[in-house]
Amino acid sequence: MSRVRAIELLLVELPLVRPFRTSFGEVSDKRCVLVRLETDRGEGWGECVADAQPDFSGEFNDGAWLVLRDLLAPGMFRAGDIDIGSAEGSFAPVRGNPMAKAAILDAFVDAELRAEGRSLASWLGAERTRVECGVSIGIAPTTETLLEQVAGYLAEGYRRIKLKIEPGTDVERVRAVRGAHPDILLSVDANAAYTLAEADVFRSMDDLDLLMIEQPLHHEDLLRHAELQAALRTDLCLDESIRSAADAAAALDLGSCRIINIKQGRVGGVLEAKRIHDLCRERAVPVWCGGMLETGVGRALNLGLAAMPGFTLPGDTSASARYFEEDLTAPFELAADGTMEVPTKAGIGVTPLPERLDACVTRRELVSA
Ligand code: SMG
Ligand code: MG
Repeated sequence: MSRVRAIELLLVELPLVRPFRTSFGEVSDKRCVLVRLETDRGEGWGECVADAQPDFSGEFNDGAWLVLRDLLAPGMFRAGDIDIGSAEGSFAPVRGNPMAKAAILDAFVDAELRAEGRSLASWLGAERTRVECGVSIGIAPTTETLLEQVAGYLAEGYRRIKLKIEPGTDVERVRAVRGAHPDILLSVDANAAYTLAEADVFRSMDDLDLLMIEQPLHHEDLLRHAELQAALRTDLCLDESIRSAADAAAALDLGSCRIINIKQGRVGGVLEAKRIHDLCRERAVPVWCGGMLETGVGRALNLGLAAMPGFTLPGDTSASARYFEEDLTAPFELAADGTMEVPTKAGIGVTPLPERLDACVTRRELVSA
């Protein structure tokens, strides 16, 4: 039980080592909101996975800032003494905005666990001490560049390659990578760029032994995903379509996918992520930990989550060096066997380095009870 005394919002900006292009756009810098939350027992950190633009989802940094400052933080202050089990109740009057909710809820969970000296992974019931890592590769300017990047990441040890795809270059690129690497775990992610009328693209990929096809169709269209899944051998995985455990249950009931990408930020935080994990585990549906180009703060949390037993596929939990020259925290490193260590210290297990915050924060605001 703790009382939330204040939260500080920090907008950070870190250059990416290479631009990251998806079917909906390109980013060269990581820009996100961090939450530093103070309770009467200590402090905790959370990272909002929204981008500068409402492109991956309807949320974006400036909007999340207002929702956090004017609605979610005051709701937590008003709630008085809360614990991890009751914290989500303070958000009840606010509909939607899962990414903003996740940032403040995760910061509260971190503060509580730090105060109790318990790691997030242990609190989640995770047994693994290392997790298997994959890498997500943005749409490259040419097939040659893509092949070079794939070879580079494989040499580093990554255990699964995910290719971002878009209409036009899709089949040719995926065939080229599969041709060069017949035995690797390979998947594709369309970020909702296709319609069912383009199903032939996915039929052409059906003999490439892909681990999965992620979010091929519109994010609000579970029914057409079910139609597409019925027409393919390859498993579909949903990302953008799954905003809650209720969505996950609906997608599985409808047959819209056979695998789920769990991004805690997309579903309102680590508690709802655990509910989706538990639901999928009960139904023997594989899940894996997605990524949103997080800084070390979000990465630490993802590693704790990915250590849970139902996360049976390598996630988009790549090393700090895949994203940034310098992370906000001590860097996360990939071992040569393609695994990464799960933090064991209390809470998420990391804290942003003060000198890195000085270098990266472009805006900050303290909101007190
Ligand atoms: O964190 O390595 C990462 C990125 C993983 O591909 C990734 N994320 O749809 O799964 C996805 C995308 C969304 C991020 S777009 C900025
Ligand atoms: Mg995705």
